Amino acid sequence: MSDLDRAIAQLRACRLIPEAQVRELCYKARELLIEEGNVVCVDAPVTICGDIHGQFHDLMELFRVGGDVPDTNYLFMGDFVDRGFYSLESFLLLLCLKVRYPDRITLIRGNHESRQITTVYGFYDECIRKYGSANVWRYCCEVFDYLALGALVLGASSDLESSGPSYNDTTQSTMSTEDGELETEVLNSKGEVLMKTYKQRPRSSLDNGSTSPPRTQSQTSMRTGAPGTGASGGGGSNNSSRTGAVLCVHGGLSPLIDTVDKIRLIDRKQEVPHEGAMCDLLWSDPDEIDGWGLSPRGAGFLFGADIVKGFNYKNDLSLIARAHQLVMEGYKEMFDGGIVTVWSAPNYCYRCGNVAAILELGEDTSNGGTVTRSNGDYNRSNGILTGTVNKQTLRSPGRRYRVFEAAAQDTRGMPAKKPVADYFL
Ligand SMILES: [Mn+2]
Repeated sequence: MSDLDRAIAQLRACRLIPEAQVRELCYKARELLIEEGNVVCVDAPVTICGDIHGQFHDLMELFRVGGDVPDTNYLFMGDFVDRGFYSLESFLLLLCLKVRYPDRITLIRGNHESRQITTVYGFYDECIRKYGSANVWRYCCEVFDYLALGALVLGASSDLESSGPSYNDTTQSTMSTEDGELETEVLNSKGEVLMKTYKQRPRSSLDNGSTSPPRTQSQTSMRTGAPGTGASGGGGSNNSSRTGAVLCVHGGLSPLIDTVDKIRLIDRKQEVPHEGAMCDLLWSDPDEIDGWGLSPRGAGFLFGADIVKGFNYKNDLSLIARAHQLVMEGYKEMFDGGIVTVWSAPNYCYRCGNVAAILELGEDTSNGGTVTRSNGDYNRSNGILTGTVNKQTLRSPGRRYRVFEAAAQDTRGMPAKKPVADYFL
């Protein structure tokens, strides 16, 4: 057994590894992360996770529900540390897994992966308490500076295979199975189906007039250039689907960023700035407003449905997945499914009473598993004005949410001593 495997076993048991090993681990992690772009490309299938916040036992529950690394391909959208009592064990385990299985786990940066924020919200104090000095905190913060800012999931399938009958098919479903194909499915931690939604079969759309997806074969083949620069899984022939890419980011969009390529131009290897594009990606929130708004957080912006629809359209995205906001149901889709919040810390701060969720995206095998990539299509009808046509043009991925509660037999002690008024941070 290698030192790394031993460290993984030790951390899984919620026992810390020696400081010298943390230093070495952080060095190796940085060497790996420095090679990643600001926006990491990840092939489906992948399981997308939101905030963890040092809730180690719940992270173990997440792995129990979602499968272990490397069997399951994971994408964590940041906020690994602060708030919970086990930020060190949680982050160091994820980092070990990253170094051990670099292609099976992707870590992107949250607003809490920052020197300033961790000094206030618990991680710094935890490092001092558990290691007796700030050394380990410093090593971790150096890793934070190298975490990617986002990820682009490619090759996700628009089809979702049913996991079984739902308890309440007639009342919960928006339609019967006959009327459309499965679009989302919500499962509990036992794998029982709680809810399903169906999408309408593509009917004669305005720009096509047939039951096949609007994108023709010639349009599809035009899109095979520029590998790796952008978006979208490729479609096959008859009943093929073209699923747009899924952008994953901790917070949300920025008024300074109108294309995914612009995220790639940021110099990310620094402390999270107080303003600017990098700050916004980690701090912003979607909201029921028009355009952009000021954020009550004091960093980042609020952005409305028109911003999301415009950005997704321009960048060939079918979905933005983000974390950053506590949602009681574990996940929340907004703006006609254009953006979803995924929250993976159940009973947040050991007192909020929420459930957690992870989002599974399946692999599109309709084209032999081949993913065609492109970065833009300027030949489409305006998706902002004709939302339904756009939705049929670029199909959304099938989404399976697994919802779970806080780990049983919780040995985590009492809730945080100081009242946590600002959960939204
Ligand atoms: Mn956050």
